[in-house]
Amino acid sequence: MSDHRPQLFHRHRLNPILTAADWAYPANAVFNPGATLLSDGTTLLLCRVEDRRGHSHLCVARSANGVDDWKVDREPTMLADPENFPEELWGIEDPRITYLPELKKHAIVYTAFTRGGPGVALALTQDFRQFERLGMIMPPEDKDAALFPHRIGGSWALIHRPVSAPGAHMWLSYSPDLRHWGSHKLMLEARRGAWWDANKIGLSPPPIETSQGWLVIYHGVRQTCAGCLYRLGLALFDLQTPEHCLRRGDEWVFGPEAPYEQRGDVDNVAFPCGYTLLPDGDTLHIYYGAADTSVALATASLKSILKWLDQWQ
Ligand code: BMA
Repeated sequence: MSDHRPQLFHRHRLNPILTAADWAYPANAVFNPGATLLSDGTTLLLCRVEDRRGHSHLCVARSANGVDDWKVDREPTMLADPENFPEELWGIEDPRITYLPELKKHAIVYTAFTRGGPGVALALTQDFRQFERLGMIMPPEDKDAALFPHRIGGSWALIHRPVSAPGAHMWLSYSPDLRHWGSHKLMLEARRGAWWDANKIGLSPPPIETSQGWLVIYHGVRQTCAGCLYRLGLALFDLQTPEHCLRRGDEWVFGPEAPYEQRGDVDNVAFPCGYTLLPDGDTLHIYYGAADTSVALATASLKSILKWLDQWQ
């Protein structure tokens, strides 16, 4: 029987590439890493590490090829700081990294979790050792957020996912200074009914700038009797007005199929928070949390993704 599924994302044969066993200190799970390529070509992952209380912090892992031989920080790199930032009382989760050439700093947008629910927080760093916190930039309930790498029409832009039950859609907000946010625009709506991306969607890695538009990899959450299914879809947005969707694929392109994605602390989850674009300008490394338990890698060709999106007008 032929297989008509699009093979856009390819699981790496060494998956999962990082697990709690690679950590120098006790951890329950490592997953949902943000990613960036440093100027010397090193791949840096900022992994979410869940401790045995259930609270998360962030920890750096570095690799020359982005695949193996990871050097993991011996201690937590960025711990929650609830004394100064009460919104981090129950931990910090799911970082998305965007390098901002204008500031010569990396922006880390992450989920800060506290009694009032999960919200969106922002920190800046130059070296992934010292972090300058700007605090909570979107109040609960909001998550799945990332910055664009440069200003658009003079303003910084943020994708995020506020929850307005029963739907959870992707929104875009603008800011003159990274602290004050407004001009909110609905960017992408969860579909309804039987769709794979009905009711709840969210940004996965930060948006990817291409000549044809901003490429967005997003997750859709399908609620089933057996629990939730996290799968990935693709959409393309206008470069100058990113709230304007140019194309949206009808079908999901990646979902939990491998054993390490189907079984873990949360079954059936493939949840990327980071990508790197290799020097060939085409190969994407997509880093994802597998079943809220480990870190896995999929590769994809940007050209093939854009070609696939061409069919959805
Ligand atoms: C989402 C986020 C992710 C998590 C996923 C699956 O809502 O909280 O951190 O990986 O659920 O549990």
